[in-house]
Amino acid sequence: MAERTLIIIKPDGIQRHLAGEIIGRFEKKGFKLVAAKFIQISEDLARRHYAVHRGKGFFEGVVKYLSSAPLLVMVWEAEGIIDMSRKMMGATFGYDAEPGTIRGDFSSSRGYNLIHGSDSPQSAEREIELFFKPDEIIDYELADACWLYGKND
Ligand code: IDP
Ligand code: MG
Repeated sequence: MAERTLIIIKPDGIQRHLAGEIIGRFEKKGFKLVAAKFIQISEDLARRHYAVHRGKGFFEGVVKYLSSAPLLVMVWEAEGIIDMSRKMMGATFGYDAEPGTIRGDFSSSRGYNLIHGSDSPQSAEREIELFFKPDEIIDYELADACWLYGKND
């Protein structure tokens, strides 16, 4: 099985009608969507998701932000997807993120930066478990799989 990552289109991404734009970028890159849920999460789940940031100045703010309105949580799959999706997201603060990245193109904010993506295989495993049961993640073949990678890759 190829590498998996947890991607969240955060509440500002939904409210600003950017879900299609963001999903489109991952689809066009050739990533495979294997799970998705449109939900509003509790503060408790937001706290668990961002547990590594507990105690930091922005922790309570980011917990409120993530639980304030619906979000779209997804699992995407591809070899090397964690690094590639972090590059596609751009730097954490919208005003620092390079043009061409999701945050660089659509956010100018520190906290409201549209998207979450796991930052390591360990984080991905922990975060996917937080949001999805194993049977909610679907194993299937993309019809164009044979055109996504060359024989010599
Ligand atoms: P990341 O989303 O690029 O991995 P992290 O450092 O893991 O960035 O921070 C988690 C989230 O917390 C950020 O995406 C952002 O929404 C929020 N955040 C991080 N630092 C700040 C800050 O200094 N002020 C306000 N919000 C912040
Ligand atoms: Mg992070």
